[in-house]
Amino acid sequence: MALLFKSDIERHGAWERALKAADPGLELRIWPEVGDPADIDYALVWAPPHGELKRYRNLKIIFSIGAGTDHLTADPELPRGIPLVRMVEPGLTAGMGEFVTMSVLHHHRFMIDYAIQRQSGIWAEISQTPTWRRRVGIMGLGVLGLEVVDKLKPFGFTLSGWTRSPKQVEGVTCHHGAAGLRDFLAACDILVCLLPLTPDTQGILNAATFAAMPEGAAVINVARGGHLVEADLLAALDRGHLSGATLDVFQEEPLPAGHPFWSHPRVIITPHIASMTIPETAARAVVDNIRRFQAGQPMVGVYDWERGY
Ligand code: NDP
Ligand code: OXD
Repeated sequence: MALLFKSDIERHGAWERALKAADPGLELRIWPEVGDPADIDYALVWAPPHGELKRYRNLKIIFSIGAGTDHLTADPELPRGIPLVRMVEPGLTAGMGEFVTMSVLHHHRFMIDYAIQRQSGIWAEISQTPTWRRRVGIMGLGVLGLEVVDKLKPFGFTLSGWTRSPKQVEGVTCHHGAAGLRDFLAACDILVCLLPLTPDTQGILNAATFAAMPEGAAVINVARGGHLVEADLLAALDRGHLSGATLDVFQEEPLPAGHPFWSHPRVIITPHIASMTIPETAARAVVDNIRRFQAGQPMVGVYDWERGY
């Protein structure tokens, strides 16, 4: 069985070692050195050129290197008759828990205001808010949203979540669907977006969303740039309704030179690094899924074309 590997990230060595360690019997082809395309059974890819994957006529599974699949489903020629599997692996999950916890604490403890004060040589304290009075709302309580819940709980924040279908999560006030959105937003001092990008969630972080949030709220977008209407965020920040934003993902990546986010004092940006797939743990997850597939068992993280995530 052969597995085609293509990443846009230059970590081929680490991936090769990890995949071989997870299954020494795996024959690995590193794109573009694929040999006969008919040999390829499985593809492990981030964002191959559109049309590329349809060349492999014996392909059995497409594995996304990322938790998201929008970069793959954007290919109009992506083979649809075989499973598309998103990345669910402990390294990626833990990384997101860390990043969001750091960002929530950053906003909670007014670090943006202190950075602005520093620029003007201002030494002034801002009253501390206890965590139980700080309401953190998480859009998306999937694999990553639930990890964030687990990481934030010990701090004592007041937690809520918003999902597509009804949910019950201990210690979290759960809302769902369009009908639940307003109540959810009204109780979000810090909003974390961990939704998949679908036609329903595209542009969900917009002027109406921000207006429904309390004065002084902050936004953390670690999902996809397509969730955010960037001009609406800038307007909400500039009129003082929102106090800050942490953005890891953007409409256009890399963020273009001269974009207002580069210099906005109330915006923290990072280059789509909130969480990264870790080759060692991810290779084990991929090999485990291949074994499940071969044994006729359900795989973990199969994309549902109907739901769009
Ligand atoms: P999951 O599929 O496990 O969870 C998705 C969650 O979103 C579910 O709770 C789902 O609701 C909810 N959801 C989906 N559609 C809607 C909707 N229309 N309205 C309300 N809720 C909705 O995804 P993950 O947690 O694994 O990943 C989330 C996203 O994070 C990925 O798609 C990816 O884009 C992004 N990501 C970003 C990274 C970064 O470095 N910046 C790294 C990794 C991922 P329900 O529970 O009802 O199904
Ligand atoms: C992912 C990502 O989807 O890195 O995993 O954004």
